[in-house]
Amino acid sequence: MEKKKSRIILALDFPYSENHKQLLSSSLRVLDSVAPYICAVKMNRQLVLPLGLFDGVQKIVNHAHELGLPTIMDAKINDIGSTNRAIAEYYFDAGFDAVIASSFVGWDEGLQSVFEVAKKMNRGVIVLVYMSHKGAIEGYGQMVQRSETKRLVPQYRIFAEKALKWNADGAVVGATYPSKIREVRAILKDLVPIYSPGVGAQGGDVEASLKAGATYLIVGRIIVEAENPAMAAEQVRHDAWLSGKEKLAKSR
Ligand code: 3DU
Repeated sequence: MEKKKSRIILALDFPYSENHKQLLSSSLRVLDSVAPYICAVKMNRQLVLPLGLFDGVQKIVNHAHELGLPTIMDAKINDIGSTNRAIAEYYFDAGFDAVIASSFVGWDEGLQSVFEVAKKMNRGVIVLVYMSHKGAIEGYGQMVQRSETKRLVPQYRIFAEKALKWNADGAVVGATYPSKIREVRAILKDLVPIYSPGVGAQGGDVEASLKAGATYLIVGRIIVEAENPAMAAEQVRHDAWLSGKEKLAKSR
């Protein structure tokens, strides 16, 4: 972030296409053109499925690294521990620097194995705390009873506390809910960075999410699907860097 003066993580997402070759060339082309304006690249299964992990996707990961960009696999890992471990190992073997995992599976026989593998391989684990879409309220936003105090609290607050307890390398909170970013930031303090997707195409606002406490913005369609992805990335980088600076000045 400091080196690139950018808080923007590119979500390298393309709509469904039967032309897998073209998907790979478009990915590399967009990556090359926006590289000066971003600080990392995030991929998800909509790229792994058509391109293959140790084939096309690994080429993109290697190319991102050549450009000095770390890579995140948005796997939303969400299964039993033994399966999660193998999934994380494959992504790390392919070169990914971090994976995103779902907090809903919990620690024991859930995410513990992912954190273990990440530690051993010196990689990162980012956990979901509140997603950016409307339906997030049904799970992340539901009220649950704390076992110790019997008080009702929203699920995402408990997930934020777990992100701290698990020593996660990041927490995902949707840019579409700045007030929730603020609440989560108050729990995480400056100990865990907040990764915020949902700016632009999903209606989230750059300034509002950064002022609320987001550290990085994950941005996909408004860059990837723009007529000129480099110009779009430069613009959002500029806006985010200014808002981020204001945020720093105020906190001093
Ligand atoms: O809406 P965009 O096109 O800027 O893409 C957002 C990306 O972030 C996309 O890859 C999606 O899978 C991911 N994401 C969310 O949108 C919301 C989340 O809570 C977590 C990840």
